[in-house]
Amino acid sequence: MPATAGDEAMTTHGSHKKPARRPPAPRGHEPAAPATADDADGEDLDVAFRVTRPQLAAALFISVVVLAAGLTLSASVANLGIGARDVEGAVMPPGMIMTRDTPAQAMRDMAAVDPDALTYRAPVDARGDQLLEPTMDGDVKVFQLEASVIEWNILDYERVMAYAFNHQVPGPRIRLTVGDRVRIRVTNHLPEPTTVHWHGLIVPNAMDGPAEITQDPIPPGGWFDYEFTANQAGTFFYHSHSHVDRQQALGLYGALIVDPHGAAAAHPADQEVVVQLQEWTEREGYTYPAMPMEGLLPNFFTINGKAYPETETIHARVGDQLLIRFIGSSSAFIHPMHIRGGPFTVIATDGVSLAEAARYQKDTVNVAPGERYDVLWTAPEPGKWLLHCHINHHTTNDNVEEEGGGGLMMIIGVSH
Ligand SMILES: [Cu+2]
Repeated sequence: MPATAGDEAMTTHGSHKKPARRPPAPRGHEPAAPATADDADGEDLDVAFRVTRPQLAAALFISVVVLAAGLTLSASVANLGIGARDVEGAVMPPGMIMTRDTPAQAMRDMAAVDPDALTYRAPVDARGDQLLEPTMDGDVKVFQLEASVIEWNILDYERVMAYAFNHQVPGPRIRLTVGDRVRIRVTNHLPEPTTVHWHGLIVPNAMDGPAEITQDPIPPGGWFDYEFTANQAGTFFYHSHSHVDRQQALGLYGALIVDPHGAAAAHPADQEVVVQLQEWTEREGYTYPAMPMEGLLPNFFTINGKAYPETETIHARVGDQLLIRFIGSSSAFIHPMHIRGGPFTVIATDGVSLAEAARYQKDTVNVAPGERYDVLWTAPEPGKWLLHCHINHHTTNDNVEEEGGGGLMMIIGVSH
């Protein structure tokens, strides 16, 4: 066998020079015979590595079993029928349980907001629930609502990607008077179809909003005119009604308040406070629609689009009467809303005024999705009185309490 000088030091061929130093053989063992073709007796030692048929069959069998097991395991936990195109770019929440029967539609519904769909970045201190001014078309009040994907600060340091009406969360406040004829043009700049429902208002059926039930969904880039006359006074709200568990949970809702007409319009309070509730699921820079499901449980909570300590502080004087309108704009969670400093009087529920004898006192009301409570609260002695949810986790920000709380908490500052 040819060998160069350089090879010699490394080789262990028996018929050539031994290496300069050879490690001692382990005690009790003969040094292993080098297995080379040119061994002294000339026998072909490769026979030691020849594969017998039973060995080949065994290896083949094991490989097939392992491959089949891998395929079966994948098929038993994931839906292999979903093509990449069906869920293109979808980012799923960590912890979400996806099984063999999870369809692509469910994944798209629960996926993170696509950062590529962002069209607007709201200023850090922007506030939602801004009064929407109509234009007049004859005697019809015309409002414009535009849905799009925005970046929105729920805290100074915490930005979410939201679905929003008119670049704010909640959407702008629509204020009507009983008897108003309105036309509300909803324009869709979302990457998916949408519609709007006027919760609690009795409107013509074709104007009620549920997608694919009373109307075709408004496609991306399209619009729809909702026309009706407001005939009920009270606290209402509007929200998306297409893939509502995704779209409303991401911020597509807003207050709709109808004042009584004429003499009945006399305000029962010194000040009015609208409280709209929402949850957020924000993880690793992605925003998911909060749902009571694995991976989608919320970690932030907002009143009117802000978490405490960024929630608005209400200022009142001792003896002031506050009309607080609680709106269950949450898509999926119930919030027992509590006010300190004395009970309040429930004067209306779900947009229906309670007769004097039917009014009642509470200090906590369970505000479920869709519910509204109008309550009157009188400012007691001076101080900082809390209005907050009594599910304690809902008064934290990502499980952390800061400046004494978080999430669904606001301060009513009362002075002399
Ligand atoms: Cu709560």
